[in-house]
Amino acid sequence: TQESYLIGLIGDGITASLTPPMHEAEAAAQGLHYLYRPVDLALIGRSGEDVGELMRAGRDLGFNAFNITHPCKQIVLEHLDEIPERAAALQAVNTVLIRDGKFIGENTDQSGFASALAAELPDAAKDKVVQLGTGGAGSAVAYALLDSGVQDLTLFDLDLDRAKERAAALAPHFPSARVGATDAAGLEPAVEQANGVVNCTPIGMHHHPGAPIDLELITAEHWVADVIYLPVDTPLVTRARELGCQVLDGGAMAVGQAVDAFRLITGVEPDRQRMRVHFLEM
Ligand code: SKM
Repeated sequence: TQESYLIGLIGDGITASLTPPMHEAEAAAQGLHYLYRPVDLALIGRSGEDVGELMRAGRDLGFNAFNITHPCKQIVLEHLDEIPERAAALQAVNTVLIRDGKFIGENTDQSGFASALAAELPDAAKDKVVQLGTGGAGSAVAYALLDSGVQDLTLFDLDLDRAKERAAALAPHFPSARVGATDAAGLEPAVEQANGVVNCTPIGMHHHPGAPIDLELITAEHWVADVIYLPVDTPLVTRARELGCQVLDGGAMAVGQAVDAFRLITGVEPDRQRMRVHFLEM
């Protein structure tokens, strides 16, 4: 470990993000000097295209790492010196480490979901899983599910072409798995046969109320995951808990991406449970 850490989050409208306080509280508990600043494009009148210039300025001013969020996760790729295969496969990076002046990309949305799933639902059956939503969070989660051993992954999206494209892009990376896409007609039978149902749509957020699927389709035999954390108790999560399902709520991915970023940045193992408790208190 080193003497002090200076980290930034680059994104649009992220001043109130919970990631900086999550990192800072964990660092304080570990006895590290750690400052994590939001670099809000909206506040400084910059666009996503400026991410490379901001990172280079940060490097020159002594920053050790950045988290990168909307709308920069793809734009950042061209400014990196190294991208490990997993992040390259996703074509999205949310963590940039600065080592010897070089920018090294990572994707802890993907690894963070996978590690949260392994930590919190270690017994979840992975024969068949249905995933709802294939946007930015969805592509990281789909990769994480397949990388975690899901044998048969069905992607559903209101935009069927997007689901099909996602399936086609993922399939070559997981040759022993089946990755498919379905329209609304195929969703019900797929959910009936699935071990797990994962929501990566925005439906259930405070400003997108409701459930992403007919909740009557969920049974006690399913495990259920959601990526939404505002609120953590979405209608889907609430119903699944009522039924006694194993549940991975959206706080798990929010904490998971921070846990994995913190470990990459500091080399120190964070305390996932302590970070989750702090996250839920904010
Ligand atoms: O990937 C994460 C990112 O690391 C932090 C973040 C936030 O704090 O809003 C959101 C996600 O994109």
